[in-house]
Amino acid sequence: MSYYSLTSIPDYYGIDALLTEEHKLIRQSVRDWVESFVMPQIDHAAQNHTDIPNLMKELGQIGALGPYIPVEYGGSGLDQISYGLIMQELERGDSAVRSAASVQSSLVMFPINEFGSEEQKRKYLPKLAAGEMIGSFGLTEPNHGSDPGSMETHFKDMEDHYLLNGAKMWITNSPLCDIAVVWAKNEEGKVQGLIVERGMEGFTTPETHNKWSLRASKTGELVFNDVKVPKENLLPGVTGLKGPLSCLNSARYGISWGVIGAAIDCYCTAVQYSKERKQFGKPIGSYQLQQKKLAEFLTEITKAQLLCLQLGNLKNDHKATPAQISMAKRNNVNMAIEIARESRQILGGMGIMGEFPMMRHAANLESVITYEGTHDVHLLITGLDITGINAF
Ligand code: TGC
Ligand code: FAD
Repeated sequence: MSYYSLTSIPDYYGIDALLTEEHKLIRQSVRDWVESFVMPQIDHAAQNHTDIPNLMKELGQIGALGPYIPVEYGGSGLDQISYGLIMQELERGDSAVRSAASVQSSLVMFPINEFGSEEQKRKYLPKLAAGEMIGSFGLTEPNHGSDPGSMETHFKDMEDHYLLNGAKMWITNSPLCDIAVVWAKNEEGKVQGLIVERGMEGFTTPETHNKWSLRASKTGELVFNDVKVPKENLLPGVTGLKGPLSCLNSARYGISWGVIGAAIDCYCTAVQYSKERKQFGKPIGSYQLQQKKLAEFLTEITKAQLLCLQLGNLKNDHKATPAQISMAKRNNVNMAIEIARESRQILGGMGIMGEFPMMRHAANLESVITYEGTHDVHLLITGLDITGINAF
């Protein structure tokens, strides 16, 4: 259970008035689930570097996997603001929980729904939505992170199948996945997506150990050594880097909302603690230096909420540009990591303890500020949008 009352979760600018009843119901049900399922076990999972048992099936049951995927394929057919609110609530619990849901939704279900054949949609989407099947997304390689266009993973047309070779690194849920959506170059050097299934000969998923961040999430590699991929596993609907990058638009959008949840968890904890903890005979919240921190946290959270809400409106109207999404991802992750770090200080020594969430969120956000495009890459995307000059 959270250390603070859930009624203290901030809505300083009355943004709830801009949400529908359905939005608020969805948010409440995910919030309740996070309180009862995630909060009691997240510190243990993070401290012990283990994943949360049954997480994907639980996420499936609450409708957090592919919320905007059409109902006929097992999704919930919800709008983009609902998706954002779900991500926010999940990340109030932990970035690992939001990561699990956003990879499955935006990086696995989205490309299958958007670029897959009818057979692929029917075969994979309902099981992914239910959490009965776990997906991963392979874009990053050992030698190519920010620059995925230089990827080396490639496949050859062998008439009756494709032969896939290469390796992907830093892949969320790779050790657990049943399928991986893998981006690789064809013989013309063009990027295409393939669905690789666990059990295909030559496909392995070694785990990456010793992370200090996202410790409740499994990360690993995807290694392809002469993997024979059936021809029907090629995603037919897209060729080129815009395929994986359009999945990233969806995931980055979800992260922009998600990290508000992490910031809220830190902010609410700090407010509560500052009222309870006394030093020099008075609550520490009575001192101007602590109030400055709290006031700035609330200001930044409120700005981030407004940014996301309008981005969600644009996304619902199919008008959100990749550069607008980059701005929100960059701003909001930075906002959240600053709040996690500063709010830890408000708790003094207690701030380093597992009973409070700040160290865990701060450590998680070190990954979030790097994955889905680094803080610097998103700045360069904004710079390019402003000037028209590519500074990569
Ligand atoms: P560039 O020449 O600019 O573009 C190539 C083609 O792609 C199109 N495009 C996009 N399309 C859709 N959405 C976007 N955001 C797009 N950005 C570019 C572009 O129009 C072009 O299309 P066409 O038809 O002309 O070919 O590409 P570039 O090679 O110069 O690279 C651009 C750059 C650096 C912005 C991009 O590659 C980038 O974003 N790099 C960062 C890599 C990244 O974000 N990797 C994420 C890996 S997945 C992950 O981290 C999951 S973590 C999950 C979790 O646990 O939550
Ligand atoms: P690099 O690209 O080597 O960057 C190193 C530094 O150089 C960064 O600070 C960067 O901003 C800077 N830099 C790079 N290019 C430029 C430039 N042109 N100008 C100025 N500075 C530059 N990937 C997937 O495909 N699927 C996943 O599921 C996935 N999950 C992840 C989970 C975790 C926990 C982590 C940590 C990463 C995950 N990633 C995943 C990979 C992630 O997307 C990459 O780590 C990220 O894109 C950065 O790539 P890199 O680590 O190779 O860093």
